[in-house]
Amino acid sequence: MTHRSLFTAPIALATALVILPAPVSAQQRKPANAPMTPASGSDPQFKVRLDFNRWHDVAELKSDFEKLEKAFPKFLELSSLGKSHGGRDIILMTINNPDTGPEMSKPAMYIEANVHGNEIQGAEVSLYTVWYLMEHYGRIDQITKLVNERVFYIVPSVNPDGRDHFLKGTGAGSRTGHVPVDDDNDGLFDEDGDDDLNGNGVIEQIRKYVPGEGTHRKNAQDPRIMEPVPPGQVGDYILLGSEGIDNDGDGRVNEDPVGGYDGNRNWASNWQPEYIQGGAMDYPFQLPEAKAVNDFLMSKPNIAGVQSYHNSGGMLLRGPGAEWQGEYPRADVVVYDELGRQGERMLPYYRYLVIWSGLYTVHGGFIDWTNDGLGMLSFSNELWNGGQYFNSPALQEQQRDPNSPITGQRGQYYFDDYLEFGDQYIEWKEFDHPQFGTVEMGGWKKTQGRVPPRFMNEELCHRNMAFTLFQADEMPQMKSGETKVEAIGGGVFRVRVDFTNPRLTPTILAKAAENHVVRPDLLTVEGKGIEVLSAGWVQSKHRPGATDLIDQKQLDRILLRTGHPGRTTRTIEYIVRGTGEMTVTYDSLKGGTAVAKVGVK
Ligand SMILES: [Ca+2]
Ligand SMILES: [Ca+2]
Ligand SMILES: [Ca+2]
Ligand SMILES: [Ca+2]
Ligand SMILES: [Zn+2]
Repeated sequence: MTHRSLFTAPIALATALVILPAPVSAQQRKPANAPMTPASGSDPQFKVRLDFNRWHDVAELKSDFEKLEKAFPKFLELSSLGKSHGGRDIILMTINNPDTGPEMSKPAMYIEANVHGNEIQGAEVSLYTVWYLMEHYGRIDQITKLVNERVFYIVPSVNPDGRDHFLKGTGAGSRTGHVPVDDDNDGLFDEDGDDDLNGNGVIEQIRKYVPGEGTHRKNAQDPRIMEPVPPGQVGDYILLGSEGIDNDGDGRVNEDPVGGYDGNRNWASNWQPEYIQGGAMDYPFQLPEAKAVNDFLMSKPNIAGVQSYHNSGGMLLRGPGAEWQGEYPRADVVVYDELGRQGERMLPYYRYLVIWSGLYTVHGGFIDWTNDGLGMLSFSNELWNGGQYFNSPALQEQQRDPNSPITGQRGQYYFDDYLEFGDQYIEWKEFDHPQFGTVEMGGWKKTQGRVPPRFMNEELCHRNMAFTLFQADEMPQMKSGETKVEAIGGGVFRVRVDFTNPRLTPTILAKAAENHVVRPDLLTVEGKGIEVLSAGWVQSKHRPGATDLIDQKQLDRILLRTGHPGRTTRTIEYIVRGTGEMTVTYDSLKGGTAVAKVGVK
């Protein structure tokens, strides 16, 4: 299936067009709703200029989102979900076109990133997404339609403390948030983290030269690489961990750094205590950031889709996080599979995988909670795959040759030497360590490995955004269709109404129906003088036959606990007494509302 619904449907609204800033002269400026091609033939200019080849700290992110809000005030609203432990705002950008209805009337896509503080580039993807949607509204029909039909909630950094620790500090130990944890059970909290001993702003690795007594040796082809010696041999080096000293004098180095837990294990589906799941904390939603996000999600039952950006590896992950949770119901797997397979084509080097079988077991993970506990179809992209350093078939072939300068680990050094001009690597240098004596320190900078090279980040932003927008477009969307009235006699009529969900995702996931976590859809009838005698689903409107009677007491307000499937039209048949205007409404929380008006006579 291609991006069907986006490609084929007409534009609902194409107003609110961007006015060009100064560089285009008044004569060149076109009316607000005309295509924006300057006479010069160059691409139209953007209203807000942002950098996507540079990493933003929390304050810069906020300031860029404020610029966007100011430039596109009709659509954007910047707010805060609450404060992190360190008192930083967890910022939220809401995108909604008020002309096409209030937020809660439209299916919403929730996009978040950076719950692991060191996994920074998801925030840039989030920023890019808001920027792209706004700058291309009114320019690209599919984008205009998407913004008109959907609501977007975008949280660029769930862990702003970790992000700033990563970007402003040395970068070490930034995965966690900053709620203090006593990692070594000595009654002191966060008392011994990494230390930048040589003051160069980088936490390096430490190695010590111990001829004939070591576990490691220098790689013969590139002495910058430390490799373990084969069994039965001895090496000349031992590795002594990351740069630091014993701050609290307990004889151990860097044993209790800031925080010390996993913000992606503090969620309520399959949550497990610390001795089963390290980093889980004491109970679900204990962390202020998890609680703030969950309070928000609980208040927005219109959210039908979730994306939580992490890094790295190049994966499109879905739940479940642990094998013992069991596979999702078949109907849900079909939907996930189609989105995932499409994603693999949109994101070269990314694979569509289930968390527990494709990555590792996660208990109490975020997207388990949003899928199982909140009924939102959820993906987590692991951004960036090292295969993208050398991405032609010829180079991949070359990498298989053990003597090639781009084979194995050597490839990273080669890439740094020739494409980043050596910027990401610190050469090994002798250092007099207060506890370890004479050692050498060196290694990669914090921005190498898990994040893309800066010059490749815009493509990462765009492709991942495109996949998430594809998911957003395939969220459910209820529409009414054909109606039919037939007099049976005696003032009784047969009324048929079609309801369609043309998108891939059902209004209620099968797992959500199983868990009773989404309010049932409601099929209601209103009309003065109309009395519903019976109601049932038509098996096939093209072939006469029995109707599946709905066995509920209140037939003018039918509860549909399993919702409406994706890419399906269903026909409801009412037998009614009386005449007049009859309004049939299909009301779903995650697929919007569809109304059909029928004149019964
Ligand atoms: Ca401690
Ligand atoms: Ca250092
Ligand atoms: Ca210590
Ligand atoms: Ca230390
Ligand atoms: Zn992560």
